Amino acid sequence: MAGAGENLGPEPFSSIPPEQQEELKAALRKGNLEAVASKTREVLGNLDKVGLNIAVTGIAGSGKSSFVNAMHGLDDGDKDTASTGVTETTFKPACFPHSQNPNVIIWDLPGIGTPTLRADTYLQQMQFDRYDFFIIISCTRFTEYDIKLAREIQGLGKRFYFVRAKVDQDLDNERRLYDQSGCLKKPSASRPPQYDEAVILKNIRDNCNGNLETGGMDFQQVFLVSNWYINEYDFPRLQETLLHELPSHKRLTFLRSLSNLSKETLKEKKNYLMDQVWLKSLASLGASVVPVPGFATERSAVLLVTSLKLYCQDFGLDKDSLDGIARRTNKPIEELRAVIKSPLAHEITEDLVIKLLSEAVGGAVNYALVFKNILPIACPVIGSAVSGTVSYNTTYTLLEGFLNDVADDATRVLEKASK
Ligand SMILES: Nc1nc2c(ncn2[C@@H]2O[C@H](COP(=O)(O)OP(=O)(O)OP(=O)(O)O)[C@@H](O)[C@H]2O)c(=O)[nH]1
Ligand SMILES: [Mg+2]
Repeated sequence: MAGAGENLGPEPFSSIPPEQQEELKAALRKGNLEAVASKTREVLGNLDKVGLNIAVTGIAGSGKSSFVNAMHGLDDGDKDTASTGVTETTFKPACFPHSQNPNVIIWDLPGIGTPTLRADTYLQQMQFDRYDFFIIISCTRFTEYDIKLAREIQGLGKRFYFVRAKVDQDLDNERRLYDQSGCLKKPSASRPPQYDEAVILKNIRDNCNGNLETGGMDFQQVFLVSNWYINEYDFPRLQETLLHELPSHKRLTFLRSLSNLSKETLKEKKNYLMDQVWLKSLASLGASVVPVPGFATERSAVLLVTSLKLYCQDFGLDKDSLDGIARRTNKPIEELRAVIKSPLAHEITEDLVIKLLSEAVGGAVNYALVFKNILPIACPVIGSAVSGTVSYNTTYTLLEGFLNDVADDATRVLEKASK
């Protein structure tokens, strides 16, 4: 049992939209197991449909399409990427659903301020209200268009983030002014005598901030990114900021679309998914969806197969994700596979689930979570029924154990890939 004060993940119910929280709580108060299970299945079904629409905008050629691909963890040339290029390539909003989590859609908007798209009608043409938040991308200075856009977005009561792309190119350009040992070739008062990446990045940041201030914007943080190197510069911090500023019931949806760039992201994914384990276990009540030998029911283990497959995908333990990591990091896929102890997504079958369920029967359930999430709300009858139910306990033990295992595997893959 988890001890008092142990981190039990996000607040219970916080991942559920407010109206549905109330409906589920009402079912728990009434105390009918079958009704609770059925309401929980409905809530879980709705959670799977929570959508997130992200707009990427900015002047032509700033790197918008490349940013869309980077956010989705795709390389140029992969299937379903946003097309990129040195000439104007995007003319109307293009929709890019995440390949594994199609509820997360990034909209690649065309560049503003080109002869085909006038600044004064741009916002209407782009149907601005359909997006959850906006990313405004620049690769040099933020222009009057960017600032005008930001103000309009603010006026619509939505969030926006300034992203300065192509910083790898800036660093390369600066690097050319220094010799091989890092000494400035031609002395200049505006540059440090020794090559210093941190100083160059700080100059770019200061320049962007000054430029936005001159345009009349209140202080806004600017994220410096390279679309080619998504684990570097401010890309991971940008993803974390976007995540934490989303309404809580949309966070898991976004998290599931994020590449596993850092241990932090992996930990957050695990915490948020763990928060749903009690819901999934509640869904197993009464309806006998758990075909445990000895507690036999004829129902299939399809629901659990789906859950476990999705956990694998969420943690990059599927063929496509591993191929992508291997390609990006130049590591043989066998080396990555060697540190994974769990099955991959395509190896999850009903037979495997039934085997895992048999092992989970009688397992130690984390009752602290039951007490924290269910008992304060549920009527006493359902409270004791839930904590004494084989299907709840078995499902809980199985999902919790599997989630811990895949999260550990993903951490080892990340460590291997970054060596
Ligand atoms: N070095 C470097 N090049 C980049 C980066 N992002 C984009 N590029 C290059 O910049 C050029 C324009 O990129 P796109 O992603 O097509 O830009 P866009 O804003 O979508 O362009 P339009 O759709 O025409 O408005 C392409 O040649 C990209 O390869 C980056 O972070 N670093
Ligand atoms: Mg484009």
